[in-house]
Amino acid sequence: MDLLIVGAGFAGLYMLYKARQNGLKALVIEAGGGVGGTWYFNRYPGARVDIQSMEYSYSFCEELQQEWCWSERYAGQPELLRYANHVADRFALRDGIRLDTELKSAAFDEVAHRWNAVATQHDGSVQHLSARFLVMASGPLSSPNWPAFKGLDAFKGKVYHTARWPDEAVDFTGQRVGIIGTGSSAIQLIPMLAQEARALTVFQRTAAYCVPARNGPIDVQYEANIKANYADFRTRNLRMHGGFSANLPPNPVSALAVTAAAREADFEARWQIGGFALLGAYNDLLLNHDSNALAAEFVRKKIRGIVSDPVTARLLCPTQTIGCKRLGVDSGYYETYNRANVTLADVSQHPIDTITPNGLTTQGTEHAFDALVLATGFDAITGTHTRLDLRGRGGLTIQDKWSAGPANYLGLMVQGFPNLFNIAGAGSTSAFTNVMRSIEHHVDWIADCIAHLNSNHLSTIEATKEAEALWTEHVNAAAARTVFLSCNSWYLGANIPGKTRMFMPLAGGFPSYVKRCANVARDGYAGFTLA
Ligand code: NA7
Repeated sequence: MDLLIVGAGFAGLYMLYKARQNGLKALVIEAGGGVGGTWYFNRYPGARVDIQSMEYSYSFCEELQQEWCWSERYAGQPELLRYANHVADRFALRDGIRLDTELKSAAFDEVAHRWNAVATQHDGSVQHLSARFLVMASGPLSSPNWPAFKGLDAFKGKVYHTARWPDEAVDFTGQRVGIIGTGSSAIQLIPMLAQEARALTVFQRTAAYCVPARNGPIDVQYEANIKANYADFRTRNLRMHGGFSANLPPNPVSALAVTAAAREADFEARWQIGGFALLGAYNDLLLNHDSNALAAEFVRKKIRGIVSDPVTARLLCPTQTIGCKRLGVDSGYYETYNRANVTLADVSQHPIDTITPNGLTTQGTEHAFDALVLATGFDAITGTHTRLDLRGRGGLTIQDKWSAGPANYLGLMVQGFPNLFNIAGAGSTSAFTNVMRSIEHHVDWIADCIAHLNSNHLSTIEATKEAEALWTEHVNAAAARTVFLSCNSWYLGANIPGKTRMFMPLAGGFPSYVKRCANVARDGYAGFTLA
């Protein structure tokens, strides 16, 4: 086998397609019982993409993008899952995908130049697999964060995690529900839960900035205009900083360069458009703390205007820099706190440490509930690697390799781990892009790289120590120029106790990153050793 691909989400599906197009033998292994990755597992009510559907889709096949019709501006999880399944069928990919199969370990054999992997199937059987290349298409947000709350096992009710939501519908009607977390998953789920539950208590450690999605049915004319020249639409978006349009081009001036009245009007116009448009209002919102504070205060004013109870409104107003954690793109999140059955409990000063059989106690107040939802996010970006027994040259483990943070080159490869490729991982701009564009870019680069090795009768490619050190420095320096180091985000690994703090994604523009990767390939894979 040429490629062992880990994960049958959008990255794994396209990698398999591309490998086959290039005449390579490839196998995808997938821990889930179906394709779709993120959209297979994150099936909680309200789960929805935060990039517009017409952009959050594959661009590699003109027929596919013409024939598929999105029903909503921001597609919901069921529709995204249907899309993943459609792609798997349309390109006859299923016979190359082994479901219910979880990678446990992989080690590079330095003599045979192959990756030897062990995977387990859900029936307990063990599979031994061997491939020249190992492609981690396992997704940056796949390893759920299960905080170590004492007493969780003794809780009498059911416990759910947003990232491992059950397949069958869960009925909360008449129940008292507690939810821990107020990140993107929670802000989508909370309005849905509030409609069903008798009482909903939200445990908030850090208030989140949300912008309205303004979701709705796809405008037929908008869809027709894009489909009339989809390729052109894609090209224009690829030139954008994040590889997506957000419906309004970014404004190339500083927030400090305009009057207060003009600023208010700009922010308001983008608030009305919805989605990430707000962050494009000025070119320094994520670079300059003073500019950032103006956008932050604009959103806080909105929150105070929406939420009727002043104490709840104050607690919902975030104090950190805006955009430092990914913005929530919501549908009625703040409005939900005006309902009589919803209570916000602030746990910012007093961490939740114990779950009781009937609920949890914080600051001497007992909160009782029948069901508990953990919307506590992920061991992001590196979690899918570090839970594995993954060994490179000389038996080097990925845990040791990344003890000071996820060093890598171009976000694609790691020194000491030849022929191991990462898609949408640390060191790439993927976390700040429309991830579909990052996936296609990474897969294309990897496929070209393997084609180059094969046509030159080479068996391995490995990042050099020097190139990796320079790239890691570049990633750190890029983060230091932004406001991103000022809060405890998953980008920084700060949401996981004990995880090394390093700003993992590359906080740079997608177009310049793409150019950099292309130049490396053009220059004969500069910074890599080919053997
Ligand atoms: P996030 O954004 O990491 O949110 C997780 C939330 O859970 C966040 O509010 C956390 O508070 C909270 N949390 C985590 N652990 C605890 C403990 N121990 N006690 C209290 N609260 C806790 O994950 P999501 O799933 O919502 O979204 C992840 C990404 O998916 C998102 O950025 C989009 O890209 C899609 P904190 O903020 O750390 O104080």
